[in-house]
Amino acid sequence: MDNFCLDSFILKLHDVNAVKFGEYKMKSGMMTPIYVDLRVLVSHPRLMNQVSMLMYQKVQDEGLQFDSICGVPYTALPMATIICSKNELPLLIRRKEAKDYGTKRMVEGSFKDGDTCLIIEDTVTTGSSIMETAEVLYKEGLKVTDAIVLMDREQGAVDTLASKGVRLHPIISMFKLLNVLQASERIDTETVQKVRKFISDHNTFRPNEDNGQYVPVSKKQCVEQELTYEARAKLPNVQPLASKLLTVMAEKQSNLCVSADVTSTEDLLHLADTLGPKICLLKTHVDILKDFSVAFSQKLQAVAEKHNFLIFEDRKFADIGNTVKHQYEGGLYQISSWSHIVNAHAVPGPGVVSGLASVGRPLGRGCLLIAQMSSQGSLATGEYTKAVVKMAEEHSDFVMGFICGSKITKRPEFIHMTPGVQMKAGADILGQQYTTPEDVIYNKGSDLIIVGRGILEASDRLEAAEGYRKSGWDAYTRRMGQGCQ
Ligand code: 5BU
Repeated sequence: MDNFCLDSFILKLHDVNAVKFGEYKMKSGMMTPIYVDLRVLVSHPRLMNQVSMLMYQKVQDEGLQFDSICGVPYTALPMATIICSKNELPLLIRRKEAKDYGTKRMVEGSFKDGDTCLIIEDTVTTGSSIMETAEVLYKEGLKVTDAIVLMDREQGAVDTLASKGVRLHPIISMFKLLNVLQASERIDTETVQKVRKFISDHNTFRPNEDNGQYVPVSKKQCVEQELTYEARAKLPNVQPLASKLLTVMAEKQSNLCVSADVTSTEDLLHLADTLGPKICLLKTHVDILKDFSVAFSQKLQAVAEKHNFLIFEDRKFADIGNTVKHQYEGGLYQISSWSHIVNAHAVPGPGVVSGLASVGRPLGRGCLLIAQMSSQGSLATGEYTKAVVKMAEEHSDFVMGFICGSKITKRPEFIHMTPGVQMKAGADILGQQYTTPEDVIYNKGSDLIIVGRGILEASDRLEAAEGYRKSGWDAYTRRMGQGCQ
């Protein structure tokens, strides 16, 4: 799944009233301040096609294996039909009521005992509708291991279904939806807070021991507690520079990396000195500077030391090991002599990392692998991203993390950094896609936001940097506040 841009799709959902705010009664009888009614989508063929495309992309990204697809009646039925028709996959139809004549089957279509069926659903709260459909399929001898849902209200369905052996793959989370609508000024802060409170007050459901029904539990269940930046810095297997960066982040209460995309060394040094106190990392594109010199690189290092931040040259190495080795240490820029961190594409295979490591490791440097990109249509998705994670794991003495759209590994020693961040979700005219600090850090579980024009084009860059620092840090502390209560 392209992690960066569901935003315009979410705005379209709002345009057609598929998401409404007010006081609504849910299937369970509970009142809710947000109502997601995706039934209207059937009247919007273009949106239906987009839904089917997003769902099929999820199938590919997650590498899901199955023999047929079944939509939960009724709203997800046409969704499943379109996915199957477009991708030539076998569809099964689950009946709500058994026919009282003919075969009396509850599931229509061809299948054999032991076949695996993927369930498609439009929206989930507790996961009970998915389970109802799964149980009908089980009775017919089918297996259900995975389900895809367009909209997850984040009230416990993922955990509930996991406890029943069904992995749920949501496409849009409630928090993503709220962020996008708020960033586009479709809803105000008060509405967002009201919905968030409702979701967090009702976000855990578990089956009642007596009757098997799903009921809300007042007490929050324990979710796996994440380690803080400080704790991760002290892990025995953490790459040394990753440890240093995590320590800086904790000390400065900043998960902000500024992308210093200016074209003169004077501007860059001024920017670094001004924003230094707000950032943990400064990212450069040394090849856009018109007047690079060794003296400049020395001054930049001095500013980095003064303000306690690290330097990351966004060089995106992508050649054979022997060539990148020379590109890293030699040439005009001698990157390895001044940049703490560099990044690389995994396309050439592990040789690119070995080549860079042969120069960087003795100098105590670190490398990020580009696992996903923020640009529209990026090919770095799915199996490619997984292969990048594997490559990082195999070179964890030099690779310290990833450029990615969201958390892609649970291993806490790796740092996730996300570009394409602005206060408002959107895009530029050349394919860059933006999401918000809150979305990146809180929803997507990334560690660090990379912000360029969001700060550079502000009338007061320092004030803008403080805004991003605070927003990123607040999202992190809120994420850390989850867990056992
Ligand atoms: P922006 O002005 O915030 O859009 O700048 C983003 C920076 O991050 C810019 O220097 C890009 O070259 C860099 N970047 C990115 O935007 N997306 C990516 O996937 C990678 C790097 Br990798």
